[in-house]
Amino acid sequence: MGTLRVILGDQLSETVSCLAGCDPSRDVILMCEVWDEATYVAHHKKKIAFLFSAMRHFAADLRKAGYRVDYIKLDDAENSGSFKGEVKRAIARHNPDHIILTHPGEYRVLQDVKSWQEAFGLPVDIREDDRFLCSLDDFRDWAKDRKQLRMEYFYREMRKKHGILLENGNPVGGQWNFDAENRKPPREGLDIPAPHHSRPDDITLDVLELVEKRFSHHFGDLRPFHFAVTRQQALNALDQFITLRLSQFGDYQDAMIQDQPWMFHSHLAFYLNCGLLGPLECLSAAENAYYRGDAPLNAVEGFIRQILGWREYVRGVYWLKMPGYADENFFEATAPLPEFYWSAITKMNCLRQCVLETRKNAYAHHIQRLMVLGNFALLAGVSPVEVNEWFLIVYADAYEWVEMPNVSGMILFADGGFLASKPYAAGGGYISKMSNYCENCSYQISKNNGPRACPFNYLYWDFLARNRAKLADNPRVGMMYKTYDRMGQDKKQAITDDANRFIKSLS
Ligand code: FAD
Ligand code: DLZ
Ligand code: SF4
Repeated sequence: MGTLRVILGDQLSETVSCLAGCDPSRDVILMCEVWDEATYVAHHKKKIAFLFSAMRHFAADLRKAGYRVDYIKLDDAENSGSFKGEVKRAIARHNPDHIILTHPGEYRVLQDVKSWQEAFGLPVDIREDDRFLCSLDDFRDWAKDRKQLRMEYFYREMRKKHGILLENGNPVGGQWNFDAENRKPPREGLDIPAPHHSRPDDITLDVLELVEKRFSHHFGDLRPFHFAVTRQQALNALDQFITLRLSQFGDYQDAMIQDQPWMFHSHLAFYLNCGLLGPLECLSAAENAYYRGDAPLNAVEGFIRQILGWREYVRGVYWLKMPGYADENFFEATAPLPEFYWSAITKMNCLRQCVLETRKNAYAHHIQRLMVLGNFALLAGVSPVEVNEWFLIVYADAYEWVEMPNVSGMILFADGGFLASKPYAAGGGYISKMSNYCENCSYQISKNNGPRACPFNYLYWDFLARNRAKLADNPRVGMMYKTYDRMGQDKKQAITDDANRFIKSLS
């Protein structure tokens, strides 16, 4: 009798805490592809293929390292379709005296795991997920007694705690944050390197066939498929980012260019979130590039802030606020998600491009998610539940712990300002400044009202007007009401009429 060690699909790290102390002569590792996980939302085809292939490769690597792995494939005849069902069957096969797993990434799964001990009459040890750089207890302590949480202060503490980009206890370069330098609009002739490509091997080809057969009705293009699916390939992707893109990451972090889905971003969230890469190795690689003189400080600090700051911060907020976070709806938004989030059929070119790229790549970079797809959902008053489901489905890096705070907290302000100090609402001017989408749009960015006007322009003011009671006291938004109040009655009426007409046209 040994221990059953359960590894979930986003725990593909040899250093994962549930493997500590594993005795390969007695213990068995269980990994399973289950229908429930693949369908609790109808994930993008590429996301399922990515995870199944990465899981199969990881199991093979564990076996090579000497572990005993019991791997259940989706199409195995007796597959029960759920984690609980597979653990039950594994107990019957291996007769363990104990179950160990690492804290799941999602609340829903944690609730399930908490029922196992009673259901199976075996001790279940849920170990901390120490692949994150801030434990849930440390985050709780940091958040305790603060009325408002702000990422920037959390990030500074994390820099100090982990000694990253520090010189005698002070931030390298004399300031903590170089974001002001990271807002360059795109320019003609930018030389953007091709993204990292891995060639699908036989394991991946099998998985692609499986996904084609079983999930053909899910959103998204399955092929071409070039994600890294092994630890080594993910390390290559990291290396390629540091060598080819990091130096420009900062300057063009907020820029969007039509037909350039990858820009100078790292495309590492896929690998970080399933465990093929660890956050510290990504941070060290970027920091070393700075000290070698291969990348400027604004780029390196910006990249480090995303991983050491935002990534850890949103996870802390998720676990602090769940389960209630899923139901938050500060603006009482109830509109359905417009069909074009799936079909890409819209005359708004920015949205069309972002949805098309999402469908093709299971990826969109941050500013597309935030200022185009997210901003529109906020302004159009789409229900947070529907927006959350869409973002969880469509991106190959999406797990609820990271997706939900970004959606409910950052883009929709559904938590009333717990995560962010103001809604990221903006008119079309921002998209026009930071992209070239408007050049190919049926609408005119320069027009504020009327059938040819950019819908973002009037939706923005209509959003502010509709939510005045909730936003007027916000010091970062309140001043916009002064501008609104200076508008004539005709102008205000035109805004309301255009917004109503446009929103109606969506259904
Ligand atoms: P880069 O731009 O290269 O950034 C480097 C890394 O920093 C990322 O890989 C990621 O690990 C981390 N990071 C950057 N921004 C954030 C952030 N806001 N929150 C957490 N980590 C961050 N990220 C996810 O990993 N999964 C999601 O499901 C997800 N959903 C999002 C939904 C919305 C509405 C928004 C606005 C953002 C979302 N993000 C999500 C954050 C961010 O957009 C992605 O992490 C990023 O686009 C992934 O691409 P990249 O790896 O090229 O990131
Ligand atoms: C996302 C996902 C999918 C599609 N399929 C599986 C699966 O079959 N088996 C598995 O262990 N994990 C899968 N996952 C990832 C899980 O949903 C993830 O581990 C939980 O969301 C906990 O974070
Ligand atoms: Fe988007 Fe408006 Fe520009 Fe069209 S004009 S691309 S809708 S911002």
